[in-house]
Amino acid sequence: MINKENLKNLDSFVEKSNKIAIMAHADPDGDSIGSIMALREILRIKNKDVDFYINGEIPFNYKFMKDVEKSSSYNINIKYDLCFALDSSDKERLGENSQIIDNSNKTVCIDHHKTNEGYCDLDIIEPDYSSTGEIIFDIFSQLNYEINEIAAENIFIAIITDTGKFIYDNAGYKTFENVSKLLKMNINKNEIVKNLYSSEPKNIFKLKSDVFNSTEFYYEDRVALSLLSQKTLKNYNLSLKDIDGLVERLRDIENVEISILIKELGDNTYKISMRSLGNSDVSKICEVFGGGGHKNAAGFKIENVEYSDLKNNIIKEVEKNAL
Ligand SMILES: [Mn+2]
Repeated sequence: MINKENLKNLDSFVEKSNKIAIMAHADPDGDSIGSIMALREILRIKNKDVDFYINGEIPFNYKFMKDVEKSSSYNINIKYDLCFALDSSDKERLGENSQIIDNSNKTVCIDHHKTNEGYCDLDIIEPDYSSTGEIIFDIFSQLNYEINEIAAENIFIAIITDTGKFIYDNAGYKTFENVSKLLKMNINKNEIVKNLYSSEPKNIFKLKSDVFNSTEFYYEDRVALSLLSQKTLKNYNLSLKDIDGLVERLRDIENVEISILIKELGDNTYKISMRSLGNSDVSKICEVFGGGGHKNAAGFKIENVEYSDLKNNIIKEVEKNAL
């Protein structure tokens, strides 16, 4: 349950504001974009003057969302009465947009990351929710703001993507109750699902096939590891921002407990993502390399290392820390 005092304060912040900014973490995903666009619509109906900031390239399967390409570009002279920071566990993850926060009269953070310690005038942190989009739905329903079909569709997108199509642990009965309310609002579910999940360009599919084909298995198939190299990306005329979902797919292979994707950023520079099932804690492995995350999803970045050394070190640390 969201604290009543927080709801009251949020309502009074909104009532007293006209010029409002909305932003979320860098490297946008379904929850960050869905939450931004939902809140924008809810405040637009309230006749607020709303700017929104999507920080980074919008992945191809979210480009169908209404007005998503109308993201503003910030200049230091713009001052806001109120700024919302969504789905971002700390200020740094907002990237370059975080200066908007410093330049706003009042600030509100809405998030569901456990590690969020708050960085705004009002912090609504609810780790029991599936997604930031679901928190927004609950908050503004309770405050009796109008939630139209467009806002409802954006909230649905936030929830379906952050729950891995409703199968992750974070999708409990409350989430299904909220989704049921959204479906009652006549949202265009089939069209959304088709755009999100059945619109993969052929060259992305082919690149993924190559990456899957070269997957290596360790420790009796309990660990799967793949490399996404710049060379493979060039072969298909793609860049890293186009590719999503590889490491999750590797985790879904029979017997695999830990999946590892090594992405080549440049010469001897790599970004590593790990996923796990059940009790294997991949954040412990990533911490060894200066990164971090959650038990079942973590990562790190590393420079000045040869690929073969990096791979061998990771495999060793996997055994020491998580198997
Ligand atoms: Mn989220």
